Amino acid sequence: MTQPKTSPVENTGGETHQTAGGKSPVLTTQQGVPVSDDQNTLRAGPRGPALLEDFHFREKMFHFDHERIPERVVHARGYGAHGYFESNGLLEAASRAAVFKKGEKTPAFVRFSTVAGNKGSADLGRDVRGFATKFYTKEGNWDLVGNNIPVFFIQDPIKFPDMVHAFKDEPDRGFPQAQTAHDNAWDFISLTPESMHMVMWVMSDRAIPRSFRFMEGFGVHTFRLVTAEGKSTFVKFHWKPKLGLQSVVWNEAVKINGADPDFHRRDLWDAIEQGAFPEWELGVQLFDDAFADKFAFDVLDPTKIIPEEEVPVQVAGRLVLDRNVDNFFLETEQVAFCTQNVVPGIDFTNDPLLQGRNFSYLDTQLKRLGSPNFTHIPINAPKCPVMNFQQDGHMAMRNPKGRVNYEPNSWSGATPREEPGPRESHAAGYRSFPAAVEGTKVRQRSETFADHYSQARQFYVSQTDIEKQHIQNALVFELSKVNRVDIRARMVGHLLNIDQGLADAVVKGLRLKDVPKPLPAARPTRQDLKPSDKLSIIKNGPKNFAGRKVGALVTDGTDADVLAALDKAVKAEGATLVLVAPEVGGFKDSAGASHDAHEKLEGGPSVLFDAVAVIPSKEGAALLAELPAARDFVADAYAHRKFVGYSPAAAALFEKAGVARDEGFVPLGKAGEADAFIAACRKVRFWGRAGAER
Ligand code: HDE
Repeated sequence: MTQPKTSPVENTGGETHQTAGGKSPVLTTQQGVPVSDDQNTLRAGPRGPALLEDFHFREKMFHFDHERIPERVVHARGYGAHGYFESNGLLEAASRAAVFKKGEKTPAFVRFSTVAGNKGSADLGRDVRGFATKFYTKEGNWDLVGNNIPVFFIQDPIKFPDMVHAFKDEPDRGFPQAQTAHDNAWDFISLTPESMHMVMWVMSDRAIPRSFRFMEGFGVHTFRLVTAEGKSTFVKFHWKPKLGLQSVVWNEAVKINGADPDFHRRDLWDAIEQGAFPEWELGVQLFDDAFADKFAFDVLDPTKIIPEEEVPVQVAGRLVLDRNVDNFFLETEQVAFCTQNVVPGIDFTNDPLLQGRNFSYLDTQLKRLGSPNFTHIPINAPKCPVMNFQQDGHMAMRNPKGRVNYEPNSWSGATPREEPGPRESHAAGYRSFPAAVEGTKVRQRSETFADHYSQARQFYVSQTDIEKQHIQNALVFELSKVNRVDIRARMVGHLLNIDQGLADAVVKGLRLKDVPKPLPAARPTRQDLKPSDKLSIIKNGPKNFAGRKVGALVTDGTDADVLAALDKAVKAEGATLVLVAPEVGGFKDSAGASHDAHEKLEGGPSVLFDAVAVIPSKEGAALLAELPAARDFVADAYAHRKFVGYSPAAAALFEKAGVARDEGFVPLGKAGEADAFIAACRKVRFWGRAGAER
């Protein structure tokens, strides 16, 4: 009997079924029995009934019937990749954690996600993005389970199930999917004043990122770093993308969801496949008790940030994602993040939300993965020795060897022992920071958590005018989808406590007839908090156009020199040129050379690109002018304030599409113009194109 030759694949625990060329392996059952016929079930005669003894069919169908595991109750839709974290040593003085030693390179796995949508929902819903990182350190796994927004909707974990119920699809009808633009979500929000700061972030373009590669990440809670001597420093964690911040605009997001619902996951996959490895700096805000005491808000309140102007972000290392998963299910679906996964040198604070999360994540993994042995799955298994007396349970892969499975024991030999240490060659075991704890049992929110509007206002006033307008538009859009007028009005009652101009714009946008009074506030809104530039996306945009995509609309007869110059300029910037033609089979340029197209026009709308070049031949432009998809291509690029490179012949198409050229249009033809076009693209959007979106 021949066994198929398979080689184990690192990290997945899976086996490859493809051999590079050569002989195909033999198909077998799960028991390893070679299969002779995988096309027909075993029957009593060709037209007879199926036979129960068909073990191959029975096993195959049994396994298929059980392929699904429950999707995550939140953050169901996600995408992951492998990489590493490299420490620059900044935190050596503040933490004993091995992961922070200078030059230490720690393997990592990151899963990005949306929150509200189900597993099969589209990537560009208006939503918070999860940014969860598992560091496989030498002293165990550290999970930093963060988001791309530094604050949260609620202050107490007991409200999390209510919040999630209200945000997700409504229970009677099972929709809407992957969005908060419905009555239940805004009913809950408008009855939860503490969510106002987060609402400002979620209504901003932060909630429609261009891709995972262009967004920040935040640990949200205040954590502790602890030295070997037991000294503690408070820390807030940040991820800063090397490529700068970038978001799409709402109308674009809506269209991307139709054109490519996998826009974000495809972007990450492609970037890694092309060797353009996404990178983030790990930033930290470090502070002590004295700062915490004098800071205007409670550092344990997860609805508050510490402005970077007050405590600067220092860089502690970099995260690089350099390897795609081998198998989505084994890795991205089965990865189990737990906030309570910390390592010696990193500890919790009393942030109530963090404490609640520390309960929830372990619990949820048991439900999802079905066994307390989920840590045996390769993606979750630490890459350092694991030694204890835990045993058995469903799907056990690893039980202690030998006779001893308890402690204390008096058997001689090497059985695992505690390490209060340090011992030679062993660091001391995990010790919780001995924070003094005292209190009366109460169900009570701290008074220091009571200011719900001041930082919401600070966020809003820190935005550029265009970003303020996007927040107004988002609120008008979402509240227009809310049927109950009293909920719309209640929300305006909150906005009046944040900013009069914002409230006025939303009232106007909704045509709200009875304008409410500001809602009673537990604390008056502070007007003295200084605007923070770091809160704006536009003020923290890219420094170049690297990692972005130019979509070039081409036809037969496209000028060969223009195309070559564009290709060169795009490549020199580290960006990608995507050729969009009427037929995917390609086109012939003016010199008679044939090119394959990357996309057929209808499959490559301009919303998929950061900038466009419209470079048809004269005949090609006349043909494009008659195609709705071509007119949409330029009209959308215009409305989304993209930079447009163009050849003179494109004028016919622009005219038919009703697009007037402005300074965001850069001619392509003469020497150097392709470079000028890319130089313009570095600003990503031509915001000067006022009113284009309307
Ligand atoms: Fe989560 N959250 N969460 N969350 N969360 C989950 O765990 C929970 C919160 C975050 O890619 C669940 O494995 C509670 C804040 C991310 O696999 C669950 C509370 C932040 C992910 C859970 C919060 C997050 C989750 C669902 C309030 C940002 C996806 C599936 C007390 C700092 C991780 C799972 C991945 C996932 C509970 C609030 C981030 C149910 C109870 C705040 C990125 O355990």
